[in-house]
Amino acid sequence: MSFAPKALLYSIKRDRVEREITAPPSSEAFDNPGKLIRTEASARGAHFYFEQAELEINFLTEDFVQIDWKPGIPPIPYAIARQDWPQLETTLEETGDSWTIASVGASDGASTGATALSIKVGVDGSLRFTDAAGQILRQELPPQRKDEGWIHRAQLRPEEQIYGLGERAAPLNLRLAKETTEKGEVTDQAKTFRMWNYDAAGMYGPGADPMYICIPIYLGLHQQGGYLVFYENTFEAYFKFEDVATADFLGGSLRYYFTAGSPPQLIERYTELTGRSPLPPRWALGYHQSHWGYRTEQAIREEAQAFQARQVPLSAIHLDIDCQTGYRAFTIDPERFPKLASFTQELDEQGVKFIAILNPGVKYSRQSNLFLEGQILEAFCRFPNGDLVVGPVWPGWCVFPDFTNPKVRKWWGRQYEYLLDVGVTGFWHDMNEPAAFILWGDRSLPKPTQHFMEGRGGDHREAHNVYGLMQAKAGYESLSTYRPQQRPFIVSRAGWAGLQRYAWTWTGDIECTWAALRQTVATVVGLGLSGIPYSGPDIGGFQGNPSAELYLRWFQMSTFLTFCRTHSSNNVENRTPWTYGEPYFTIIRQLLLLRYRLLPYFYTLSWEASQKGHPPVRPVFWADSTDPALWGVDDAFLLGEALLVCPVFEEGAHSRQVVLPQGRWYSLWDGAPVEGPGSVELAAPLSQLPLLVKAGTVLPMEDQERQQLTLHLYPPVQGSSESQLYLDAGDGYAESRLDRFHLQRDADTLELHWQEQGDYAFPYPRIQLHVHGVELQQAWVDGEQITLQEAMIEVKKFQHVRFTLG
Ligand code: MIG
Repeated sequence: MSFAPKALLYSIKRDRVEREITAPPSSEAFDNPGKLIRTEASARGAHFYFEQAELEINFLTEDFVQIDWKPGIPPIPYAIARQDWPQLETTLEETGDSWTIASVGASDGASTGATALSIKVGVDGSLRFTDAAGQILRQELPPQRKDEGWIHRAQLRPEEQIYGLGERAAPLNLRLAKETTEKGEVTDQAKTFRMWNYDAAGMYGPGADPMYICIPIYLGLHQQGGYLVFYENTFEAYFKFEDVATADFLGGSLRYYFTAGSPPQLIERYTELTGRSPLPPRWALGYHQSHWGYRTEQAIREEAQAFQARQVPLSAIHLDIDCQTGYRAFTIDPERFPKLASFTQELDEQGVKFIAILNPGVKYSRQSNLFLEGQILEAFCRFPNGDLVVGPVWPGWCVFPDFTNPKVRKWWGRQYEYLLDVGVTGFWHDMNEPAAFILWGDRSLPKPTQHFMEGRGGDHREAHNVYGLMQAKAGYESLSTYRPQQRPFIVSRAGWAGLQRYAWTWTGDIECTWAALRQTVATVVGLGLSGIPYSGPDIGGFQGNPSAELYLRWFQMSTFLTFCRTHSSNNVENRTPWTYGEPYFTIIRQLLLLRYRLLPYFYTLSWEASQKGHPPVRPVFWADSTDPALWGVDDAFLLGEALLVCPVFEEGAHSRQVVLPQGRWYSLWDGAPVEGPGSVELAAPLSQLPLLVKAGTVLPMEDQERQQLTLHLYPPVQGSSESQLYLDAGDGYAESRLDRFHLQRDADTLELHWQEQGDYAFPYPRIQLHVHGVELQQAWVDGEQITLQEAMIEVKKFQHVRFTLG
């Protein structure tokens, strides 16, 4: 079936309504706010009244500030998870031709009387941010008003790096991104990044812009320190980073947030504002298998059995639109899935979860119950004249639920219920930018499309970027309501600031090339720095058939990303860990076994993400943001604090160059140490990517079958270090425990102290300790000497272990 005629009609109609109905922007404009007329101190900061604009500065904490320029439509707080902030003290002072507003105090709230963050407000409306140490972090030019939007500029330093903006197919340091010509030639023009969630339909490669998740947040890092800026504005916008950073918003007010500190502190603050990811069910950190093309119950049964037969671990299978009736949301074809409830049960007994796709578009047909229900509720988006907005997607002509209406979210949420009852575990939200089929122009709804916007009203220009976010909210709340004992699992293609509260994401329809594989590191790390900790690519790429080597290298990288899923398009071969035969299969299987052994570590990182917002997958500079040599590294990443993962992006490579953060790092494969900072060439045979463990780590691994926990000890060079292990039942909301392992290395001893906390019973009857990188002589467990088996001892729960070193 060809969608071309519908796509043609739709493209014409979209252009026509956009021409006819879009009200011409009220052309307000000023090049600067004018003169400062009046200043007033307020409870959390101050108000500044300029001739043409108003500026309100509110400190949320001593190092976190909200800045509001008016006029403009104030945002609906879609991004915001926290509204109440503790009392704090600020000062306002006139300083010559400017005012200085500052917070007072230390991060624990105890007032030290010292200035924490200060902002100098120029009488022309320029802003200068200085941290507690007196370092100038950012200088903003007076903002400009253009039509209904704002242009905001800030100076960038020559060495300054910029990261973030949500999901981007660009270098990690966005300042390195260049415009490409139509023909794909790279120019020396700085890239303009668009804020407009976009279906990169078919496939995309490095340089594509925009993509599915656009978030107006960025981090800046330079010699004086780091800062983060988040614009709470959902309108379409254009960002560019040259000698100045420019943010050009086509609507809304200019409200943004600023915080200063190290990268971990920045993300902690940002996610305090926009929310953190709840702890996922533990199985979600396992391996997921997917293909657009599994059509029947039997096909999926055979796929799951093939994993079992080959002893390849599998945690979930994803069902694409082929499992539906006429590609309709919330359907699963009863003829092709005749016994769904018992089938999901059968899968569940094998430890395999069933994940079902759904698209937001609802088939525009009186034969569709979902459509009739939605019509009664007035759930669908309309044009200003009251006509339904109808666009072509997979089911044919579709209408689009207005997720900015709480009543619609609730109705939509009810639809998941029967699928939960038949044992569907999680949901995969696709096409929710929202996407429609077109022949040219924008792939989404016409801009005049009306939205409820929580009652305030608005149109698609404002609602577009939060459409997927609000669908995810509907889904998340549904799963937690109807299945309260289990943690929700939703993967969403589109989203905005705050998506982390509801869903994971994947990086969409990436092309099947080595360049795309390399791109994925920057994309995933950039998402993490934008607050979204759970993401990963289609392993092997979406469109096309990767070579065996490309699939293997892609797998090798994804083994260490949070979302580990093979997925591929309907017109390429189904791809599984064994598709390419030997030696690839054995290597991939070993990687998966390693990942499953590392689940206690992954899970602990998930718990940390839920507490602090720190993404498990981090830029290498997270280890030491004062080392400029690390700032631009985007061919490697950290998995938590302990692991430095260096994927291979070159066909036929046997080694690769690795930039090391300071300190000692041990090879996970053979314990060989290397010393940072600096750069080293490390072996990378097909079976191994360079994988380094930071000195001082206690790395937990589990053997589920033997119910055994192995603690791998990587001694610090000297002194002490601490590692954590979080444990609970793996799903639900019952007790948990946190084990802290304290390593202390002196001249000739290595000691390990274990402190436990929490009510969840320690689940491993047996523990092995493996010590790496040093030679052991003797070992004592809680004061009693025990026999060493080379670098290993086997013990039960203990408080204190002491090794003497050779
Ligand atoms: O128009 O459901 O990104 O993962 O396999 C394509 C079919 C729709 C796009 C998703 C892809 C999925 C595909 N979908």
